Amino acid sequence: MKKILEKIKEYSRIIILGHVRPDGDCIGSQFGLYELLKENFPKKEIYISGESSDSVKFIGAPSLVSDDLFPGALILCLDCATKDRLSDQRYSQGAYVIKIDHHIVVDSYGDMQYVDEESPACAQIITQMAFEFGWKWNLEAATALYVGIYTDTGRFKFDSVRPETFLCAAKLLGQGISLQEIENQLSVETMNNLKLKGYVLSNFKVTENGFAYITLKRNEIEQFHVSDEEAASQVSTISTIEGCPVWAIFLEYPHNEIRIRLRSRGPMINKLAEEYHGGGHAKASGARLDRWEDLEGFVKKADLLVRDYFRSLTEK
Ligand SMILES: [Mn+2]
Repeated sequence: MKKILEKIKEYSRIIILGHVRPDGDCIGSQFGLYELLKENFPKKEIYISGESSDSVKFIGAPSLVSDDLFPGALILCLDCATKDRLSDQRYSQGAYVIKIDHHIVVDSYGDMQYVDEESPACAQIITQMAFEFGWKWNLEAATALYVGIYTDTGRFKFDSVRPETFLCAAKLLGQGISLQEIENQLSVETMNNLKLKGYVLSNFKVTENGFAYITLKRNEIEQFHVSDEEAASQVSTISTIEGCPVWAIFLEYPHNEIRIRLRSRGPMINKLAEEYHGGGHAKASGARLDRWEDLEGFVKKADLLVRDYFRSLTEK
């Protein structure tokens, strides 16, 4: 961590990047660090480059950073495991690149890496760093980092939460953030999204053994006037059905690309995802179908996975 601080002190221009299709942790980490750097190094030029996220747009949206700013800059890459997923491929033009992340290491890109795989959120690493360095805080930084930790832990519900997570949250609360306001911002839904949720709740299917799923074709997504991110987040709408420990959403993106978000609170599902151009965590994976005709085969395999899971439970 000390080495990161040395590099921050060394460079007069710093550009903060995240990953493509950013989530709350990515945006929260980027804006939290941005505010901290502006607060503690007021003479430096600080930029955030990358995509914005609908779900946490109240935190802020990255702006366009021009090409000439990259050469000579320190590039800080947050919450991004692999270089091909970086939100701005101009990172390679920077003078020095540091990766700060909490995902399992598959790609050690950059000139320096700080990876804590035990941390449930990149925002937790940034928070710990700021307190370790004794940095001055502002409300924007504390709010952004809290949102990062809060969203990446499923609102403190995942097993990835550590005692340090609550210590960080407590310190951020001590900076004057409003939990009520953050909750309001995160919980509010657009009318379109709510209508889509109604559609999902009325049209999901359940297989014989308990695999729940919903398909959203391109015309259906467009008919509800929601973003692809909002449509994909509907996977959580069918996450709590009794007797259905595995569930998925199948989404048709432009150019006939069919992406699957697969979730479980029982059996491991990443092996199934790997069979369909995907992978990920044991209980949360992504995959792809080549064509809608392959849906039936996937559903059958998922159904058998659930059947075998329930059988293994009764055998115990
Ligand atoms: Mn993250």
